[in-house]
Amino acid sequence: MKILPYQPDQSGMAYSVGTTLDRFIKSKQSDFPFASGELSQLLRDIALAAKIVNRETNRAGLANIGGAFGQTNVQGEEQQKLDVIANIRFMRALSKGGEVCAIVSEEEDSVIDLQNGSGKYVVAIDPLDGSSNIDVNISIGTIFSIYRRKTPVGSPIQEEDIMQPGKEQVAAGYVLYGSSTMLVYTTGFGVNGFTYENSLGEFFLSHPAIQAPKDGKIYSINEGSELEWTPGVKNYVDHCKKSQYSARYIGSLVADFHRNLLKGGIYGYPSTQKNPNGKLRLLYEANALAFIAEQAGAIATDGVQRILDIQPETLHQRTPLWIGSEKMVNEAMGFLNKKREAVNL
Ligand code: FBP
Repeated sequence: MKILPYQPDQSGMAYSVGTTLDRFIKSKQSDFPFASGELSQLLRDIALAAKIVNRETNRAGLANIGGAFGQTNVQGEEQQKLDVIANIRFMRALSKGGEVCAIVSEEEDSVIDLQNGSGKYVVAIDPLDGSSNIDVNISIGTIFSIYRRKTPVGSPIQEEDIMQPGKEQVAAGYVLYGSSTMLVYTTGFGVNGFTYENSLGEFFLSHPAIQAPKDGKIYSINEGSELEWTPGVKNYVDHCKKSQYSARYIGSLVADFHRNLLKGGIYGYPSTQKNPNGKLRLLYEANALAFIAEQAGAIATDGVQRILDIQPETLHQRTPLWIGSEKMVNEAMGFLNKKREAVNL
């Protein structure tokens, strides 16, 4: 019986489809000396729910799942049907997986206790970000943060398990449902992006080791709020115009952040008279993107301090957010805090 060592095909007859998310997660498990595979499984659960939500968003117009759901969430925002569907899909996947003990969701007033005696992870999630763009076929997203619980596994969920600063995240990521669907995440060892191949139902590694350009020429801010800006914000945006930066604002945080992460740019949602603490939520919007930004060599601040250092006080607390290329965010901080040192990592 002849035994030959495997020789990878050189004919080029069948191009390699690349590295699946599953394989990548498995290969990276060794980054964690005490890995037990639970975090890997949790990431797979999120990817599964993302595939289902991707299918729902793609066919929303056909499946009568567009439009308002007819209820408001704890933020007082009108829930879209897809907000509710995405929330159900992620909740179900996370509860079925068995690794998660509690969930914080934009669509849930309270912490959801999964009553799972063996779950050691807490997930904070914005099931569908960019709700105002759902019905008009513009890119939307999902944002997630993962923490290890602080109290013993199996014991009742405590405040300290939930109210953890962003720097305690063990993983974070987002899904972008756009011209293609991508999942981008970090476990603290760099940032990797995966593109969804519909025909195979798999995410494939398409953007390995993402590094944000240190500088850029794109600024993303809702200029409709200009009259409510502080002089510092106004001066910075004027500076962007004088510097002939391009204004790009999709109105979906994930989409604006993703573009700026790859091309270089800054996204700002400052505090305004209408939103003195800004609009975006710390636990399930700002923290995840701040972790990814820093892992990709970019910066995230509330204008005064590093987003990841903020100690959360309430579940749905908001924060001003300036996030993007290091030089641009430092430049913006120079305008915002004329008298203070720019934020340096
Ligand atoms: P949700 O859609 O999840 O509530 O997220 C908030 C958000 O839609 C961000 O995606 C976006 O960047 C921002 O609000 C847009 O706010 P505004 O319309 O005030 O500019």
